Amino acid sequence: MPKTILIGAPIQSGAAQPGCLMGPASLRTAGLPAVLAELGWQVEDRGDLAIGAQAARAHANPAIHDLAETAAWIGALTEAAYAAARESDRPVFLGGDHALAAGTIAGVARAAAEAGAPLFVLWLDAHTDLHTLATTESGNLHGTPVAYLIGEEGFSDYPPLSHPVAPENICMMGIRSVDPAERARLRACPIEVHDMRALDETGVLAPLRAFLARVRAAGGRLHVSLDVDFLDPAIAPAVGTTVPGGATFREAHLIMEELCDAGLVTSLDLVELNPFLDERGRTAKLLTDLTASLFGRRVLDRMTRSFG
Ligand code: 6HN
Ligand code: MN
Ligand code: MN
Ligand code: MN
Repeated sequence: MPKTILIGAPIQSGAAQPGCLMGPASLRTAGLPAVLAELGWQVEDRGDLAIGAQAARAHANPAIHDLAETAAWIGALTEAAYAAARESDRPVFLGGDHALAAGTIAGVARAAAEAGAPLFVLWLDAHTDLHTLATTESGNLHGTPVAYLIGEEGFSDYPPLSHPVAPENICMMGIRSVDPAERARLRACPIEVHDMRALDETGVLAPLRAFLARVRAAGGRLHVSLDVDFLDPAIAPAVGTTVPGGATFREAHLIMEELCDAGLVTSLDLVELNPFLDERGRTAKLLTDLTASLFGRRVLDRMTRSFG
């Protein structure tokens, strides 16, 4: 029986609006652990991580807030994710704001490197989260994890990164809000980016299949980082950073179904869920259903689906 480990990461110091600390509880309330168990997975819920009190730390960029707390979360999550990747087939990290990915991906990258496999990342988000501490204008550190993970300069306040992710191993989908400094960084960096305009033109399946073929050919592991704002706010309102024009219900499920069939996903982040902004739990339920699609829920057996 395949095994998953659930780790709650109630971090909200990386976001402007409070509320993400309730994300793990909301996902559990929506039934995520039971749903995965029903799909034939052994589920070990390790509960929520915590960090101790942190002395405030200033930065040359005065916009930055909660730096010490966010850095402590990243360090704790790196260790927890490293252990969970070694001890299960597919850990799931329940956020918490997207700064947590700086830790989860650092941890699973270390585990992958020790297993001799390159790590690939599918980044599903309205945003590229490619700021450094020097370029963030909002000072909200959930806008920084990708720049940290690819080894950009200027992250001496975050934990040292033992295994950077190769930028060409990152595929972004759903992008529709990019700040000028992020746009400039992307020009010089081989991250594969499919903005919403590109997905309008190609659909989600063709670029996803091409990326999965690259992962398979390299013998890689695949981490999926799902930001709620990847989804259209009309179907997923529980997020502080809504951007119109996001992925539809079926586009998102099709991605998860295709990822399930490919069998390459080795870890997952569910991030930016802010239950304070939700409507009767619908966003938590949608994230639970999308995770179910990734973990094997399907309407029909594929064999019975087509007509002779
Ligand atoms: N997220 N680029 C904006 C900023 O404030 O730096 C938005 C960041 C959003 C963060 O998607 O997790
Ligand atoms: Mn601020
Ligand atoms: Mn994000
Ligand atoms: Mn986002």
